[in-house]
Amino acid sequence: MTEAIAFEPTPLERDATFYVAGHRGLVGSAIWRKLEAEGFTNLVGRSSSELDLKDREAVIAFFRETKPKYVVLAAAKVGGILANNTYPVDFLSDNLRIQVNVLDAALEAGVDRLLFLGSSCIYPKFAEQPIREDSLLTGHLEPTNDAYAIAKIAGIMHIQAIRRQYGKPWISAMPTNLYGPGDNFSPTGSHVLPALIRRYDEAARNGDASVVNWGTGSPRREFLHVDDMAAACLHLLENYDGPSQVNVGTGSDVTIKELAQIVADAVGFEGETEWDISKPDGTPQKLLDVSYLADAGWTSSIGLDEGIRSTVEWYRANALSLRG
Ligand code: GFB
Repeated sequence: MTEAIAFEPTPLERDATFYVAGHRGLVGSAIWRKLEAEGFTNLVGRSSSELDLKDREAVIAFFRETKPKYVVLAAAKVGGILANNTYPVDFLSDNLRIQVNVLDAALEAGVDRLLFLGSSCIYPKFAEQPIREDSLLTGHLEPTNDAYAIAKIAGIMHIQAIRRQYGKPWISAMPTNLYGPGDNFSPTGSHVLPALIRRYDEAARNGDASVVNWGTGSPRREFLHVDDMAAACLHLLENYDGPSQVNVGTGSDVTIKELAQIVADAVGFEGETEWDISKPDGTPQKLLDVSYLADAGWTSSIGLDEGIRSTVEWYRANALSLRG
């Protein structure tokens, strides 16, 4: 185990100013909904056009003015395997700048509790499965997303450094592959699950005989519904205070082929599935060991079939505004 569990309930004040950085994104919007449902009355969010988190002066001015007591840093440049592989500079530079600006400004403004969000791609490509928190920095990264991973590892170190130098109870959580309402369904930039939902839904509507997915279909991935992620974030903020990043996942995974079949069934597609092996597979398996989180008192509750069915419903209800 990484370290002794730093576990002590510390409820957050419901009327304190709470800034959700990235509140329009997949994770940030789910956290916002969760906080509202839990009775937080002073939530603050800024769209990227209102506040560019890459603009250091603007971020510092925003924190000086707003003085949030709590912060979740869910703002990041994110994308699927192809976007990560094609635009590594953007994934490295944008994320480093967002993190450094927000963490510096939050420190100066005296933020009490802060949660930094990363990703399971921080772990070595061939890490022992399921992946424990202490496998961080024990091997080489998956090359398709190494730039993004390095930015997120820098964020974890930044949190640990702030804890060490300033004694702040700030923490980090590393979610597995997330999905749910508000996801990016762009065919080229998205992660696999929204890509499959859109592709199979369109094929079912058009009566197509086949669809083509990326890679071999053999990689294994773990998928967590973003509403579960939001619940885990609040749980950690109120119950966890330790230097190690905490894995957040379901503890089980599927092959991409199995995932494709679940999506095909959910949208009613009955044709064939082909695989384009010119597209990258990425890391062979990325299953998180979630026992540390379980020890801290939280486990996921939304099953994959159920989560995919509700996300398909959300996609169909919102599809027209998303098509780009
Ligand atoms: O979700 P995904 O893009 O990201 O791809 P990673 C997962 C797997 O699904 C890969 C396959 O093996 C893809 O080849 N796949 C099949 C597809 N069809 C498709 C498709 O149409 N679109 C996409 N996107 N994939 C990402 C990292 O890795 O995971 C990020 O690049 C981040 O940095 C994220 O960490 C959580 O799981 O491979």
